[in-house]
Amino acid sequence: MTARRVIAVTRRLPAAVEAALATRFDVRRAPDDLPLTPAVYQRFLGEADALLCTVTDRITAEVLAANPLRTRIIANFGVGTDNIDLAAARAHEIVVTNTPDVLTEDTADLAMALILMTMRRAGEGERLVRAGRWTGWRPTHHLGRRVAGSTLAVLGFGRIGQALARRAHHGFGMRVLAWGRTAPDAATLADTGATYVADLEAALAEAQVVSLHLPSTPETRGLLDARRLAVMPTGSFLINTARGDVVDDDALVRALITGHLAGAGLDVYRQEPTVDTRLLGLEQVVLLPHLGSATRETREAMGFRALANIEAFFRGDAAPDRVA
Ligand code: 8YV
Repeated sequence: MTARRVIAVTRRLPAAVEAALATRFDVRRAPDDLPLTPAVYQRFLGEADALLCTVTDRITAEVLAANPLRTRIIANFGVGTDNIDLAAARAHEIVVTNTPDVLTEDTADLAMALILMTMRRAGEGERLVRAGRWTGWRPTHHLGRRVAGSTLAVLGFGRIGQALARRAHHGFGMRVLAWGRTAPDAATLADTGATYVADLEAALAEAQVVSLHLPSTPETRGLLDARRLAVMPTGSFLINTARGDVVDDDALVRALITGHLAGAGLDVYRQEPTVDTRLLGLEQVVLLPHLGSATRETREAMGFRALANIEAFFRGDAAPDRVA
């Protein structure tokens, strides 16, 4: 009998995924469910045929310079792969895969939840009740803004951006503007109820809500800077379920403090789990701990998708979700 392939898994995964991995592979795992040090990643890369990692694992060029280097495939548990230096992986002839599709609907749900929470001031309201500071109903108490009929600009019109547009337009009666590198085809626009706007500033200028659905790349980092935030109408809202570094934090905090932006709903941050302390004191900001794909169903599906990629690769087939 041939020896089983060795797979290193950096974090605890849903039980069904761990069980499936254990039947097929010799699984190596760190003792604790915590981010690891470069030295541990290098040990894994030296002893495992495959590495299954997450957004919390920084697989840098330095880490990938591990010697010995046995790993041939890195299956990222997540659709974003900005935690991995893809160019360095290519240079070492390591295949990298991600987990698209399976997290689309849940991430779009969370973006919609943040739109509703910020526009209707749900976070503030909840804190008020819990603190025992609610003095009773009155006509002018805690007024938010109407979602129906307002304009949403979706920046990045891939799978998740489109799923949000569908919800916002067909479910909540929002007018949806789509901005992205390539114009969507007519069928996609009809299905999502969106209008394509080729010019970013034009989309920002019309939006009461801007929601980010872009990967973190050299082109998108800092995209929402002071100048672009200033183009958004006074009293508008920013939602980020994509990556923290797409937004310039200093500019965002300033826009919130001056009241130029009425609120922000954030699920992702530049240096997770650190959250800019200036945001913590702002009542009009809803802060979630990177929950976009956090449902039992999706986290299991992500695990099985990563497993499917690894199995295809070792069978000698093309890994279905290869990104490098
Ligand atoms: C994951 C995400 O929770 O898929 C992504 O890109 O940001 C989240 O859905 C995270 O990446 C897990 O590694």
